Amino acid sequence: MDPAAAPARDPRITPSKPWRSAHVVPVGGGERRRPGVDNRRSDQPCIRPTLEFTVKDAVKTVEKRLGRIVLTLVALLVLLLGVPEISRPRPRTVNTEKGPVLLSVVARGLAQPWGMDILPDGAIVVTEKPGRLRILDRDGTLSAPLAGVPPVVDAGQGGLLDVTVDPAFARNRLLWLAYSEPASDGANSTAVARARLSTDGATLEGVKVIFRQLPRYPGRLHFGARVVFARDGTVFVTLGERFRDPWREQAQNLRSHLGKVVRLQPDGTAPDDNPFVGRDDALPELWSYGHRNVQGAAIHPETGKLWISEHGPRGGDELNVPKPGGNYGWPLVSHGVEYSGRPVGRGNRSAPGLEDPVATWTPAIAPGGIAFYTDKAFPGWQGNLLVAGLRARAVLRLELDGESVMHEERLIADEGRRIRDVAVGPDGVVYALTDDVRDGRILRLAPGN
Ligand SMILES: [Ca+2]
Repeated sequence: MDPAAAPARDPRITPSKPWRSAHVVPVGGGERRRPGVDNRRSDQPCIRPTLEFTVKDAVKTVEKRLGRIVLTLVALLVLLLGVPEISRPRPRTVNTEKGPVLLSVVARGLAQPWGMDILPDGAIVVTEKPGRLRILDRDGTLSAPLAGVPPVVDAGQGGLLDVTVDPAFARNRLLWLAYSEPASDGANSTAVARARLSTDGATLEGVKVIFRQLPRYPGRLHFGARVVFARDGTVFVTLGERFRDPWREQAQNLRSHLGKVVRLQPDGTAPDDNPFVGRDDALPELWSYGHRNVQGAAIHPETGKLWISEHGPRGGDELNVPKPGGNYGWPLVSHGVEYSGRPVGRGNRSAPGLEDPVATWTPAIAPGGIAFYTDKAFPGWQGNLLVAGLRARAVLRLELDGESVMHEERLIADEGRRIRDVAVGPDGVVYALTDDVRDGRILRLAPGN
């Protein structure tokens, strides 16, 4: 039990109440309070000087109580409207290049949801940045917040970020969380924990932190962080460079986790075949480096390669296919410029020894999560990459040829909502997660026929 739930009375703060003993009398006692002393608690029910006043006070009390009941009802209503709820408005048809799509809202009222993934039964597990995890079941019922979520730093871009369903969930019931973890000195960094979902689906059990980004800083920006499983059972975690100068320079430092993609065994150790294993000047868990803030990651359905989306500075958002040991250039080169308008580094977009992105976006789309589409439900989307666009306020559908983007369509842009994550459900429907602080939604895109 949480000791804070039932605190023992602290003898040092036991209040003294002189107004109860010396200066007031009980109801019906007929005495007035002594004038000039302690009128602070004149609304105390124990202060009732005469019968006349008692009747008047009784009427007032009834009025007050009625008022309180009304206030309570209003508060309950606000509470009901303010908490996440299921919304089943009629789906509307949205026209796209490949045919009509039925767009519906399957959950609303979430607090800045950040990440979602699909459980084997088709339920959606979703994070809220302030530190809550919920499950939307297939009937459309949204759960209460799950117990057992580790503490997070909910500040700026930090909080409870990604959730990933273990590939062997049907057997082990493991969920993986990426979040901003507080440290005792006021600093923080991205951590990854795994935990077992209780049989009743209400609690995370046996929470174990398997990765902590180091070094830590007291910052609020650029935590990453997505968690995806490669086909070989290893785990990729994408990490930000913490934004500030000079912290961000560590994106080029192989002894730091800032601005990196790491590849881990499920127990958190580095796989033997990671690119920097055996080098004294590098951390063995690193996969690729020179990243800025990677908030999207997915495994290509045919090649098995990791693809990532990456926030650029002003312009210069990137899509990359990180090779083992590759240097992706930040903060040396960029297709964007600094927020100040000054060039990044020497103003180059590319340089020898640095990997060029597969695609860039200027102006920025601010990419969140990404997902490949392979289902037959939308035949025209086969092999496409879907990208959540925060600034773009759309789901981007990218047609690919190998590792080149051939065409882009912006889906559901007329919703006008910042999209943080995107996922494909078991029936080939596409879910998009909106970033609203109080009314975050899960949108469902189904074939319109
Ligand atoms: Ca780059």
